[in-house]
Amino acid sequence: AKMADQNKERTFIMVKPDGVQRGLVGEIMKRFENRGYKLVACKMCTPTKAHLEEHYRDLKSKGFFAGLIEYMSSGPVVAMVWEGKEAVKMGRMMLGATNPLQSNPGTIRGDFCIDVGRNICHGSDSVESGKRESEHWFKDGEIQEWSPAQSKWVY
Ligand code: 3AN
Repeated sequence: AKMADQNKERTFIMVKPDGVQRGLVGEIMKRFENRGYKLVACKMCTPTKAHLEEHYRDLKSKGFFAGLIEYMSSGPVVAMVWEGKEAVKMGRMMLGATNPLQSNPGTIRGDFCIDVGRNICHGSDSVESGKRESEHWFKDGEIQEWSPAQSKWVY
């Protein structure tokens, strides 16, 4: 049972407005699919400031908070939930470090951005925030339970 739970770990991943504007949505989704993660929720929306202030509530005291909210509400984002073994830690590894100067080539940030304030994607930093963020961005019923094993047309 423990193994099955671990394989169902979920992380909230978001392509930020700069990632959408630069046409990196497909690239980012492809990396998660290729790695073997399962997409269980996905939508495009332009988040309100209030919604983002709650999402980033732990950063309220930071000097860059207002600028972050401004930038994040400036256009559409793509919000997603990905499921699979160690999804949170692996998601963070695939995204790369927050500061692009520290994000290794091969990671999403390490391959596609140079500015900490415009780092194209977000990923949950713990299983608990993964749950909190997924529930903040998606309503009941917007996150899908599905398994490729249920399919009758993929052999
Ligand atoms: P991460 O997104 O890697 O979890 P956090 O949670 O520390 O990093 O920061 C959230 C977001 O705030 C970052 N993705 C980035 O857009 C922005 N941010 C973090 N640090 C800075 C900074 N020093 N200057 C400007 N923006 C920052």
